[in-house]
Amino acid sequence: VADGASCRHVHAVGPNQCCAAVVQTISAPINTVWSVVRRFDAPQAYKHFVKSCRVIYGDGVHVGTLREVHVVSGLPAAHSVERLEILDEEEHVTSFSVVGGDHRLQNYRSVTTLHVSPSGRGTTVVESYVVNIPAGNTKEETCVFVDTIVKCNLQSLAQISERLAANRTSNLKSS
Ligand code: A8S
Repeated sequence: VADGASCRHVHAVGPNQCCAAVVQTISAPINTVWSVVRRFDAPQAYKHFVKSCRVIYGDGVHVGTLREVHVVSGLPAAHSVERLEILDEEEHVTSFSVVGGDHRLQNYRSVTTLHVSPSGRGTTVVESYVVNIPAGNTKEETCVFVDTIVKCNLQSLAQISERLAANRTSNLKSS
């Protein structure tokens, strides 16, 4: 993937941080995928670990908006406060950072970009992140933990977007 949006994945990575990226291909148009990803106020639409979310500052579309996310039980955390960093509707880029909460992912920041896939029919999603390595954990452990969450989220995003795309096509045919 080589376009303007790709540059957004360049992160400054400190000595005690780790950084990685996950790629997911989706058989749905970029606008359909974007309609799900752009909703900073509703991450629960595709993130299965999110139990509830509410905007606690801002309007959900401007940089600086804050959301409070509650996660399902069984995780080493209950909630997280997250700040909208980028919402670029033209380039299909969004980014948030974690600014509070009771979890161990200090200074987490992710950038998600959507690209029309090389075949021209689907979408390629790239999500990169940088995060502090928690005391007592290795870089590898931290990456495995975060990669697992991000992969789950992107697989779920694929399922939901593909279902939306199929419904939109059948609605067009029946009208
Ligand atoms: C995201 C990505 C991540 C979310 C992490 C990595 C988190 O919501 C979960 C467990 C934690 O321990 C940290 O895009 C935190 O949401 C599922 C609460 C931040």
